[in-house]
Amino acid sequence: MNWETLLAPYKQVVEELKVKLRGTRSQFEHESSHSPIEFVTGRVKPVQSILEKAKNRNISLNHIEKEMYDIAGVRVVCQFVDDIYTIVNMLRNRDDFKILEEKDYINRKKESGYRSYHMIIEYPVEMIRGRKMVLAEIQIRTLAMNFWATNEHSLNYKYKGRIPVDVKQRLQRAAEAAFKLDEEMSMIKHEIQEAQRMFNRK
Ligand code: 0O2
Repeated sequence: MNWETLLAPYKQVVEELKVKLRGTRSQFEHESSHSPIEFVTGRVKPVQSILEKAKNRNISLNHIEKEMYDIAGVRVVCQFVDDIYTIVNMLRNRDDFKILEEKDYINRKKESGYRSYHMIIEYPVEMIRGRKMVLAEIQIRTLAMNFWATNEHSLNYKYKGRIPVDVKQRLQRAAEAAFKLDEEMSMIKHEIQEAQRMFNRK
């Protein structure tokens, strides 16, 4: 398997999506005082992770391009839960890629406690030998959800996916606390935004 050749279009997609979504953030900042996007990150899944996921999900290496949809991953992090749906609607109205699937793990959290909105897209990327359709995953989540997911991801890595029950329970409670934080902040969203407007004017 020539990984560099295989991953080249994915690298291109991640770079393009990061530029586009960061551009959206700048446009929002320019046109209104509140941007629904706090920051955007992206990565190409490391080869080791691709191999592990392929093994765990019984995906043959010949099929990874069709069956592994998060080799190219972009993450949009928002301040408030509402902002997530603003971004989702905005992405639905674009025509530079096709949305294949949407998963709302916010209204339907995962057993781990994980919350986030996932979109699987098919993105056309221009390579030197022509256009290639590439699968990518866009994750949209709040700062609080991101904090939780980052910590849980580290623990999963540490325990190789077998987090001890007591830690798991604590993580589930932490996920609820993070969601409660999002809910509480949403209740005073207008106050916060007004304060931020005043701050930006200075
Ligand atoms: P990485 O690159 O290390 O983050 P499916 O379960 O297949 O129906 P789903 O959940 O969209 O659908 O797919 P999958 O493959 O389980 O998860 C895709 C990515 O979502 C993961 O990538 C994580 O980034 C994130 N994710 C999903 N579930 C959890 C979770 O319980 N905790 C955390 N922290 N992140 C989660 P990878 O494969 O972990 O790789």
